[in-house]
Amino acid sequence: MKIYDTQTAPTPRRVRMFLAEKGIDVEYVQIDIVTGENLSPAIRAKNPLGKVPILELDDGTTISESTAICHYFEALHPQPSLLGETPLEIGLISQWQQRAELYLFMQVGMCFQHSTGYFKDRMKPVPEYGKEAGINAQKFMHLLDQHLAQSTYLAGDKFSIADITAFTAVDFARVMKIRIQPEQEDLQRWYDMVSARESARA
Ligand SMILES: N[C@@H](CCC(=O)N[C@@H](CS)C(=O)NCC(=O)O)C(=O)O
Repeated sequence: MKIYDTQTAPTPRRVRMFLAEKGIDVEYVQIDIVTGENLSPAIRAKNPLGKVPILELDDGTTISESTAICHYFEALHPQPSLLGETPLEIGLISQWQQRAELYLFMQVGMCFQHSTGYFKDRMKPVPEYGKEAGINAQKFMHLLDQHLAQSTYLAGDKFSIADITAFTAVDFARVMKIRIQPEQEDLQRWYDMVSARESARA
């Protein structure tokens, strides 16, 4: 089993962090997304979208989409659970995972792609859209700060996949100079707590 990974990219980091939390060792194969190695026929044969991460099983089956890869490993190694065990936990974690994905991670990604022109060889950057996406990300960080005043982690008392998604997004947002504001003390408390986990270095 191996994972096609890019060490510097935020999405594959989510899977590395998830696996580190579970103590699962996998072979990582580095793909250079700057030169477009991910768009080669060999990688597109594994994921037609040409995006990383991609999990490749020993029989050649491939699974892409970071959350899908996480679901696979949660089913294979249920403990420690990062997707929830009771119906209530599963529902709340899924709710915060989707919020973190759509209103933060995606916005940070769009801000990066459209304001830096990093992938201008393969897409048309729209700077105004990038700016708006950055504003959306900041709005969600404000909402998270308020939520974390009453909740240890995004979905309650337990660390989950939702924290991984939000944490990797907040970390990557630094590239666009989007930072936790001094008055966002609860968001900062949560960020420091997640940063201190061993998996944050994966
Ligand atoms: N929804 C996908 C997103 C994957 C994705 O966008 N990966 C980025 C790296 S963070 C990538 O491969 N970019 C290269 C490109 O767009 O050419 C997932 O969750 O796995």
